[in-house]
Amino acid sequence: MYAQMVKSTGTLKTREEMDERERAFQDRIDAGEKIEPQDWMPEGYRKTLIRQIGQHAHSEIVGQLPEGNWITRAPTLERKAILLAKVQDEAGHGLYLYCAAETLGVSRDEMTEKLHDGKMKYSSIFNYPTLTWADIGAVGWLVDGAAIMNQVALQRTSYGPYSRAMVRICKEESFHQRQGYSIMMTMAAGTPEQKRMAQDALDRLWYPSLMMFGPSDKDSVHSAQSMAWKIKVSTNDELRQKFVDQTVPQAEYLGLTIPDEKLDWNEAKGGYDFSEPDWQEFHDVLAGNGPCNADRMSARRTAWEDGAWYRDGLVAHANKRAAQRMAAE
Ligand code: FAQ
Repeated sequence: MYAQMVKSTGTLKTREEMDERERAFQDRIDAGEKIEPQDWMPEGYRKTLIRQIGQHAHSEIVGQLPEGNWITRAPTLERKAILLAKVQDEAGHGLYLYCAAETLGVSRDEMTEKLHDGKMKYSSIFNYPTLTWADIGAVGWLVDGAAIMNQVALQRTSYGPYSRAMVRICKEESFHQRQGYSIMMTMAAGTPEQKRMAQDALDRLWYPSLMMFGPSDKDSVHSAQSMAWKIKVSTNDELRQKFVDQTVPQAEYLGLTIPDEKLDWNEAKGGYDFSEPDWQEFHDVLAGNGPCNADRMSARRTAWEDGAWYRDGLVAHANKRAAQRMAAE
């Protein structure tokens, strides 16, 4: 039924249904070859990549907002410098990813326009607020932890520019995850009030972090085709399970409790059983009704409008240089 649903959108074909070029393309994917921008690719492959890489790029950019909110209020100069560097890294990740998407024939301006028009998404997690300093620890620990779980796998994605962007991004994300965990260690070992704040941050951000991996495999629209094309190399549920298995011992080390009464080690599967997030809440957030959707989009639109004079200046400068070069030739 799930495969049929994908098929009905015309994207998942059997080998017999593929034409010669599509079969040759699939053979390259199956052989583990990387696809490069100049190579022939099915239109669906190109569109799926633009959707996923574009959404990923937007997430990095919008993801600066909840943390940027705390740069002026970081508790020490050292924490401020670290947070500032992290937020700048996220901007850099967005730029690598926009560049990777641009190799597929879409411009950054087009993607930005689609984001602002609500035609492209960004990660649901960034529609939740960062209410306390402990939330900044939890974002680094859980949100970057979930992001990196996905991104490590995506280093093996079939599209060369995306895969190479992931290698660089993963190096930085591991530092991000550790800075978040370092904040959590300090808070959890601090005063009872600080520990309570750390637990509260975990309570509020646990399920939204699980949602970052997307709907469960049975409800994921794109996974079957994306896995066949190795745009995704693990399913949403596989990554979510890995994330839980990695994070539970880290919470135990902190002396914090994962807010899930059903959490239980399952010897047979070699992983934890855990409760699913509230998928209705996930869909509400995707529909624009999360706690911060309106604020995030308003901040992005304002930043885009405020930067128009600068972009216009750059284009005018580039055009002038090009005209000068032509006149000199
Ligand atoms: N939020 O069929 P699937 C970061 C949408 S980076 C919003 O399973 P797919 C760094 C999905 O787009 C975080 N939308 O879709 C950082 C689709 O809708 P569409 C971002 C979601 O693509 C840290 C529909 O639901 N990482 O955080 C979400 O195969 C700290 C059906 O879902 C990436 O983007 C969601 N959580 O799998 C920055 C990684 N989940 O497009 C600052 C790359 C699903 O048809 C601070 N992306 N949807 O309208 C992926 O791996 C995939 O795109 C998934 C979704 C796994 C996100």
